[in-house]
Amino acid sequence: MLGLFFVEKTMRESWRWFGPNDPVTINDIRQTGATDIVSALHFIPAGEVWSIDAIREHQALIENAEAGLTPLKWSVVESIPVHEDIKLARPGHQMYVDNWIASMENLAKCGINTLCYNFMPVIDWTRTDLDYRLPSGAYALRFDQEKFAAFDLFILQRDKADTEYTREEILVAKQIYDAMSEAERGELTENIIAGLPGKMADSYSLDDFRTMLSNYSDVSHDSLRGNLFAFLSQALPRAEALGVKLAIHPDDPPRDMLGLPRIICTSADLELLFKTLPSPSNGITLCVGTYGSRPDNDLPVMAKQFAARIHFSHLRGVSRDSVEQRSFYEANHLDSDIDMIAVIKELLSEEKRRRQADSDSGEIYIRPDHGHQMMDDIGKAVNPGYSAIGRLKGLAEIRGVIRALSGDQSELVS
Ligand code: DNO
Repeated sequence: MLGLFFVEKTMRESWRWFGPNDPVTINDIRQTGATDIVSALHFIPAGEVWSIDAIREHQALIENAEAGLTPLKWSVVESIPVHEDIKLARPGHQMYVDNWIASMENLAKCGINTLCYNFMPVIDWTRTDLDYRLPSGAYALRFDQEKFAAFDLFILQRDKADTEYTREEILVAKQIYDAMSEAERGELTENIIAGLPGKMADSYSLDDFRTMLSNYSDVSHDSLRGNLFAFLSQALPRAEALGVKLAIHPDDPPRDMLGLPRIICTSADLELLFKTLPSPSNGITLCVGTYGSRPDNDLPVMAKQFAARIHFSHLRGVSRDSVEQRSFYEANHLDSDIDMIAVIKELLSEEKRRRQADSDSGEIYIRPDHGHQMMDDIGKAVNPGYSAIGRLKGLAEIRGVIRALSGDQSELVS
C-alpha cells in the first residue's frame, strides 16, 4: 500500500534570500519547506571579485543551522552582475570579464554551480507600480506601459523619445503625466530608476540615468549581442571545465525600452544564443513571468523547445491588459495568461529525461517568483515582489501541481 503514496522527489524548490537585511529570514524560509537558497553578495559592487572568504561567510549564514533544524543549501547564485563596461565592450573591460570569471571559479570552489545572470543594459527588471491593489485586497507589482511612457517623455525627457511613440501614445502619456501629483511623479521615478532589489547595488539620479542611457545611443542589437557572445566565449569554457551551469535571465519586460537594445526576449533570441555558443554550460533561467509578458511567447512551447538548456526556473504568472498588451500585472501563480501547469509538465518531463539519460545536468531549480503582498505582509517592509506570505502561497500551489503531476510520470515525456 505504502508504495502507492511514494512519489519520486522532483524539482528543487528554492527561495530567494537577499542577505542579512532581508526581512524574510533564513529561519522563515526553512518553514516554507524549500530546500535550496538562491542568493548573491549584493553588497559587492558590480565588477569586483567575490572572494572565497566572502562567499563562505554568506554560505555560513545560510547553511549553519541550529542543531535539529532542517539544513538549507545555497545552490543558486542570482546574480553576479555583469559590469556595464562588458556590455559596452569599453576599453579596459577585460579586467571585469576576468573578475566575473574569478567570482564564478570561487563559487565553484565553494560548491555553488548554478549561476543566473542577465545582460540588460542600465536597468534590470522594471515596474511602474509596486502596490497595485487587487480585488482581493492584496497588492501586486504592475508594469503600465502608459505610465512608463509618461515617465520617459515628460519626467526623464529623454532625447529623441518622442520619435519612439505614436502621436496617440504621446497624448495619453501627457494626460497621465498632467494628472499626477509631484509625489506620484517622484514615486514613479523612484520605482523605475532606483527601487527594485534586482539592482540593489546601482541606483541613479535622473541625470546619471540620462548619462548611462546615452552610453548606448550607438549600440545596436547586433553589437550588444556580439558583446554578450564575446563575454560568454570566455566564461563558458571555464564554466564547462568547472561543471558550472550559466543561466541567463531574460530582459524584463522583454522588449526594447528607453532606447536601449534588449536581446534576450524571445525564442529567436535564444535560438541564436545556442546556435552561436552550443556549450552545455550555456543555459537559461526560464523566467515564466518575464517571457510570458509578451503575447508572442508561448511558454509551454518554449519550455519544451529549450528544455535541455533550463537550469533554473522562476515560476510566476502575469495577466496582460486586454487592449494595451505591453501592460501587465503579476497575477496568481496558477491563474494568469500562462498555462503554468503545462509549463511544469514540461519541466518534469525534462527532469525525467535527464534521469533516464543519467545526464549530469540534474534537477531543475525552481523558485516561486514574486508574490502578492497579503495578510501580514501588508504594512511590513518587504523587497518588492519578495514578501513571505505571497511567495509561500505561490510555492504551495506550485508544489501541489508538481506533486500531482509527479504521481504518474509514465505520461510525461511524449
Ligand atoms: C526579479 C528578478 C531579477 C533577476 C535578475 C537576474 O525579481 O527576476 O531581478 O534577479 O534580472 O539577473
